[in-house]
Amino acid sequence: MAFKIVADSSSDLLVFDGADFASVPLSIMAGERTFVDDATLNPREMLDYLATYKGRSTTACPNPDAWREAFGEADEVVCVAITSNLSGSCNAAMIAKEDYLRLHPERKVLVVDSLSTGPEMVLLIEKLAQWHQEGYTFEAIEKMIAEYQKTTHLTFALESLRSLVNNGRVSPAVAALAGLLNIRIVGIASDVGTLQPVSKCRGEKRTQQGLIDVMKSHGFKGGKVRIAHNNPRLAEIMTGLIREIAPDADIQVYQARGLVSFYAEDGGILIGYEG
Ligand code: X90
Repeated sequence: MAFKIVADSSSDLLVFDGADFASVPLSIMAGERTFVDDATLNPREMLDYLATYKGRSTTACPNPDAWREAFGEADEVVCVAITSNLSGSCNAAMIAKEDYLRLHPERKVLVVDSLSTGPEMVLLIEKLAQWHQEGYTFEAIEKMIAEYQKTTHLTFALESLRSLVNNGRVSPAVAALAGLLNIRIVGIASDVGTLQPVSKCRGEKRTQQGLIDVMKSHGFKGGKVRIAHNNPRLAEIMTGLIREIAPDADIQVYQARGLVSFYAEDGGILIGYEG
């Protein structure tokens, strides 16, 4: 029985050690250039280009064929997709699932709508791999991941909501109402997988405290923390602050890749954690 985990590239994972794994890229389009969010992309170079590019830029989710190809010939496939509330990626995975099962009715495909992105997807992927290694059945894993999702969270700090608003991922009314367009905010992925602003933060200290407050409000006391960022300094500071609450926390820090970098912009940080 070949088991495979397939995630879209908003997970920021290109490779994953614990299981047979594939990443399906989203794309970022800015004028003449298309950045495919795969191993060939240099996120830093993309951000530098975007900083000088004044025209419209946008993103696109993978199509069903791209998901379908990534399944390979696995008997059991679990897809982990960015929140269906902000992207068509999850829907494309559902269509790929239908196509795959029509051809191979004996195989199994589960599509997990992460209701989140980035490092919270990483937590889900790590659990899926762990349970498979431990010998749980596909059906058991399906039930367990739905429960686990209720215990994981995503908080983030962004320098602005510009990319999100320009691409219709946050309503301009919400952004304008809160005066959030050009100010650093702390937010969370809501229970239904939308971006929920929590506070506006003028200073760096306030931003750091805002992130910690959100984590505490979700009952964070330790466990796994995954941090994707375009801000090495803030990531290091947050690691220190998290260690003050939970010295034994399992923390991993990494540079965000293409899709997350585009929306989180330079300076952004995303923290996925167990509550
Ligand atoms: O289909 C597409 O073109 C992709 C659209 C993705 C839009 C949202 C990306 C968010 C990336 C920014 C902060 C986290 C917000 C999480 C809300 C659930 C990261």
